[in-house]
Amino acid sequence: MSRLLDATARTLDAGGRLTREEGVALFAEEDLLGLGALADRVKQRRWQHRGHFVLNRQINPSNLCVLSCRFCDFASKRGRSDAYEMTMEEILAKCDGVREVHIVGGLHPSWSFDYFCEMLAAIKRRHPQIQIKAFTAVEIDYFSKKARLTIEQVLLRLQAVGLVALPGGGAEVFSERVRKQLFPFKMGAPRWLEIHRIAHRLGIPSNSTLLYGHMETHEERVDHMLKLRELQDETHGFLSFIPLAYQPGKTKVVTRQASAIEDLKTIAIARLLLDNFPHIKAYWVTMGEETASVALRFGADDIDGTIGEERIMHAAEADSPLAMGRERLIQLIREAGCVPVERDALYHEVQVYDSDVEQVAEPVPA
Ligand code: V47
Repeated sequence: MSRLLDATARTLDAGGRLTREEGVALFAEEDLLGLGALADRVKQRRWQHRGHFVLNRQINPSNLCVLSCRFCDFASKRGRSDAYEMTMEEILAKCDGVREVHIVGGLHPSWSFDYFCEMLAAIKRRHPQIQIKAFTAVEIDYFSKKARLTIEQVLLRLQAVGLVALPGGGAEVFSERVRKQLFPFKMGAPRWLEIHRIAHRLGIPSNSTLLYGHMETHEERVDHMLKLRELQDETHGFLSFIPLAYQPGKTKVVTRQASAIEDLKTIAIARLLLDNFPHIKAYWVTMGEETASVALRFGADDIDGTIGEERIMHAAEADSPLAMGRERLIQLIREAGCVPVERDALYHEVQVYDSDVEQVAEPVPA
């Protein structure tokens, strides 16, 4: 084991925390397998060999967006051939047979906040059991400005019509340098963190993301994770951290996506740095299914879900499939030597597939 990995292991075994410098140094670590093994050990302390997944559907109701961020291939404008808006009936039809719906879209120029509330209410009327995880902090902020409500009022209204969690998008990377170049009109770190802080206070847990593999540095990735760790110390409201590998599409920000090695290092370092986050998600849509499977032995304990028809990363030409069957998810988790555990949107265990016999889970202490 390298001197750095040995020191990292000793710090973590003694219940200590990694510093910014140690996090940055780990990105330069040449012993990839040693790094992965250490992150796997830390993951196993909490989750043993569990690999979580969820039967979910992603719904991106419209790609119309008032912003035009340089990194984004998804957003469109009225009149363009790729612009779309789903009808309420189309949205409802996508909710059949799943446990969780995940709703994220552009900042729509004309749909009102009331319309989005009605969308959630209609989903709950048709599917009372479904759990709704919806709207990034950027969308929440936009609703509050359009409807002249406080963030708290927006979240309480959404909660009243069925929202149970916020997705982690919109964080991009908490670097002012990158923000100025790639998304100058989108909120920065302080506002994103404040909205999640308010959500947590209202009892709405959330996820968090990091968009990596464009022009950010390793230092900026680590700083991003440390800002999340700090808020988590305060609120304990984050469920998971999800590094999103940037899909370059036609944006010309970069010509190719981050390598599998960068993907695995980012997952492993997240597990080691984010000692107060229960879940680290290897998102198969951006990482690809094979790398996501390997990531389950590099510190990740979750690979998201069936998803249905993701449109944000696929607008940027992601070459992963549009949807994944439950059997395929189970296979990817088993191939990694892990035990598939179906979960709900809030990470309650629903079913453990620990052999050919399917069993209901014994709850694992968090
Ligand atoms: O904020 C946009 C990212 C995010 C690209 O909470 C891109 O479980 C890669 O919120 N390549 C929205 N990423 C997606 C989101 C999400 C996704 C998965 C799981 C969860 C969760 C939430 O998608 C945006 C942005 O960071 N994004 N374009 C792209 N070309």
